Amino acid sequence: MARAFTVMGVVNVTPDSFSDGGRFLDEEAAVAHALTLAAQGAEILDIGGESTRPGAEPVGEEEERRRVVGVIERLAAADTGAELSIDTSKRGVAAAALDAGATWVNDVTALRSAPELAGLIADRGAMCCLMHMLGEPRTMQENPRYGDVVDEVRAFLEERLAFAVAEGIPEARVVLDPGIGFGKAVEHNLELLRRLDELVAIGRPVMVGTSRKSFLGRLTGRAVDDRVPATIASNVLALERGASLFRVHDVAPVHEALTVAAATVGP
Ligand code: HH2
Repeated sequence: MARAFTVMGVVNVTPDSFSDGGRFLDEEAAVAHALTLAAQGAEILDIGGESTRPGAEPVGEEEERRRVVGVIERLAAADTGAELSIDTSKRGVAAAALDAGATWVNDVTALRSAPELAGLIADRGAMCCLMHMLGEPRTMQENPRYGDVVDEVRAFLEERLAFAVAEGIPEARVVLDPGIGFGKAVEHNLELLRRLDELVAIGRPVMVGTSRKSFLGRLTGRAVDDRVPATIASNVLALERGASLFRVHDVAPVHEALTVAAATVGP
């Protein structure tokens, strides 16, 4: 039997995302792109209206909501079979997205930015992804430092999981993410991927988001659009080390590679 895995396709409705900013800012283009990703095997579509790239400027709540709600409504109506996830740290944006048909909240601040988001997720019975980030997007890549990066990320994720559960989110609805590239130097990202099994040992499904990220460019010398082979390598190895959710831009090639990897490693 093959190991189970889930691919989350990235739909950035932003002018400034690091790899695809501006390409899907228009509602029509975002919906068409999301439908393609679903047809390519994405079981979750992660819709975001605010870039978290290093140095990104924050977006106001109204503008962020405006970017994502129409896209989510149309995808919910399209009934692709894929679940819809809202990539936000704001309670108001998450509430509107859940009203529009989303069933996941992906919060890169792990409920620190808006702790009251936890109660909303609990009330709505939504799934949530809690991600590690050191600092905040504007400054996070300015010389990040750790003692033991894996121990620190593990302790952080355990603490945020306990917070979510204390706020009424069932543990079974939480997945955890080391936050590749969020306040991490190349070596920190590699150490996290090397020792991913230590995060899997927490006992919740682990998501990884390596897709097209700059540490892959630093290793290969490739520009952002030419990082598919590097993205595949990192996701395949993450699967082998126990990750089960993979957040990517290039769904078709990653899904194909993971299908082979999953059959090879077995259950
Ligand atoms: N990475 C990005 C955004 N959201 N969420 C999770 N759970 N894990 C990640 O690794 C992750 C994430 C950054 O990628 P992208 O959305 O393409 O870029 P931007 O933030 O510039 O829109």
